[in-house]
Amino acid sequence: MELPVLYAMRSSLYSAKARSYLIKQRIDYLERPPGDPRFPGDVVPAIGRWIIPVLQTADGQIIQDTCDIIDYFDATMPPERSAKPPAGVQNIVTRVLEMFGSEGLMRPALHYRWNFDGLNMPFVGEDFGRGLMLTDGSSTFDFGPEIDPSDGAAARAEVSKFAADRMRALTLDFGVNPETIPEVERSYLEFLELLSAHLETAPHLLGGRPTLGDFGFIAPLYAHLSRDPEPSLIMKRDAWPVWRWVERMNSPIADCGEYGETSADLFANDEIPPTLIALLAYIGREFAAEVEAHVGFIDNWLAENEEVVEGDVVGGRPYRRSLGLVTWDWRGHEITTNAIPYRLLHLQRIQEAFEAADAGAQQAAAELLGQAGLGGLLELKARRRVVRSDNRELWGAEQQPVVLA
Ligand SMILES: N[C@@H](CCC(=O)N[C@@H](CS)C(=O)NCC(=O)O)C(=O)O
Repeated sequence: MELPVLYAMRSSLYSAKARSYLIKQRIDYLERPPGDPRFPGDVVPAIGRWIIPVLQTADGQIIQDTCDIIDYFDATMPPERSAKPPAGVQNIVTRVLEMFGSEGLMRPALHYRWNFDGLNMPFVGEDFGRGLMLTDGSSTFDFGPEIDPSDGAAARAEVSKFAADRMRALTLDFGVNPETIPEVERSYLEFLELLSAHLETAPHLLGGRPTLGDFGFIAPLYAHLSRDPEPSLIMKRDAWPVWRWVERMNSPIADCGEYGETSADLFANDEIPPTLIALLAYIGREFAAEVEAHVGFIDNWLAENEEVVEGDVVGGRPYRRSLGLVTWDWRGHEITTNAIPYRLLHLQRIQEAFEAADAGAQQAAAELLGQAGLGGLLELKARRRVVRSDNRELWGAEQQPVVLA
């Protein structure tokens, strides 16, 4: 039988999220880098943009987007293995954690990758070079006449520079600049301390097995923050439980022997323990204002662009992810970042889980998230939904907006 194929790179943030899901769920699969000629040959034309990870299922379907890849496999998982807890508080909280992991740790991830060239670049450059150009020299892109793939390491260095220059520019787009860097570092160390404290008590965010939140967290915490040389030293030095969790998230066995006898069960009685409540409060301080500002900006953009109709591609082209720049207050600094409609999909996921919960769980979740400063995640809406179709983000139906004044 054909195996599913994951097109992914070791150095890619979102690749880690899909890969970890496949590994933890013990789904046999092949991994190919985008440097494999089948990526530009079969995959890019099918999805209309260069983006990873992409999953090609055993029957040939092509799925981009880590949420959709996880949903595809999780639909057939028995409840005791699913990454989605039963309807209730944990099912809402794990989606909040998934959103924060997938979208909220971009500043430390980008800073610790791109602002430490001396230690990082020899390694990161090889990673990029070998992911984009196979070691046999066969190349996938037209790199231009100056790069000859048969030049080996020299060609890889050139190719990686081309890709790295694009990614490096993102640091500024995500609000990392000389003024904010000290705060980016303080904030990340605070995060590591809180996550370590929680992982002292349990091998995963919600107990005995990984759920959506863990897969969201592994995105920034694998390739960038645990694997790149500079931040890997920080994690090993300051956050051993986090380092071990990263290893665990890439192991096909439970890999949690240091906790003694454990089961794969989630915390009993839909409980959220104090160490996770402390982490949620951090997420509230770190991320709530960003989400509020993004939803407000996107809603405003839709109000000003009345010609947009349901089914239009977000941003006009599948590869344009930002609608413009939005400024808000982050930990006492005014910062300006890209406004990304994709994030509305995460909000919709959280709000759908809220709607699926019974009244008691809704009240408990609203109280818990409200106290963490994250109550807005249950309500905020721009005047149109975002939907995914054919591996692109499209504007969906109109709805009553909920934005902060
Ligand atoms: N929402 C997407 C994000 C994927 C994504 O941003 N992938 C990055 C690599 S980690 C990429 O392909 N960037 C290439 C580009 O933007 O040109 C997902 O969850 O799969």
